[in-house]
Amino acid sequence: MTKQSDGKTPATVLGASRKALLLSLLIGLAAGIMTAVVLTIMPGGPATAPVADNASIGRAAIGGPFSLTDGNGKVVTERDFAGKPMLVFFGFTNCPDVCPAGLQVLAAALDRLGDKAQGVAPLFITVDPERDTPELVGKYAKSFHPRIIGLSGTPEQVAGAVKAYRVYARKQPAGSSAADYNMDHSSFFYLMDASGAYVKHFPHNVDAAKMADDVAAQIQSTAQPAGL
Ligand SMILES: [Cu+2]
Repeated sequence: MTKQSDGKTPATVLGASRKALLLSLLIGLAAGIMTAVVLTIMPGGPATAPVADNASIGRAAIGGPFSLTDGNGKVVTERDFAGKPMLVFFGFTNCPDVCPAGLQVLAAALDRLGDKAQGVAPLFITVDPERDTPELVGKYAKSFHPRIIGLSGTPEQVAGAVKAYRVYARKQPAGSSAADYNMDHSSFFYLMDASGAYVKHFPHNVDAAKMADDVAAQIQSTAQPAGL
């Protein structure tokens, strides 16, 4: 093997340059991650509106197939609403505040939409299938608005829907008995388009007029698809 003037063999020279290449790749990767973190922390920058739209949740990641049961015992899947936007909210009937508040907003938005509300499927899916039977959730949802469809299912079916929508839901003990618990859960409304794809989300305390406007726009774009 030919020795180079600095005493290193070609193999060690190659080793050194590969280390340098690896180091620069790592630095580049770290810079990329930092940029991604900064962009995630500051969705839309300082001009962001108070309402969380689609800035911080991955568009492709939310939604998907589900199979659940409605208050009449009918099996309901996402295919039942194909061709219609969906407004999907997760919660549980024993929820002390967030779910009732959210469902009141949803009911007010549906009232504002009037006849147009027929163009959207408002779903309330329980995260507590142990206590929330389909019948119970169905009645609970309708107590807020007759158009809201309450859905439950087996723990596996509910877990599937929860996972598809990237919902956080976790039992929280609330007393000495195992039956005493609350459900910690994320509380966004997910607006899905007529093909079931994620459009945007709203917090549970969004202004009902804003929700109604955005849903109306989605219904409108469904009736008149872009490019037609
Ligand atoms: Cu709740």
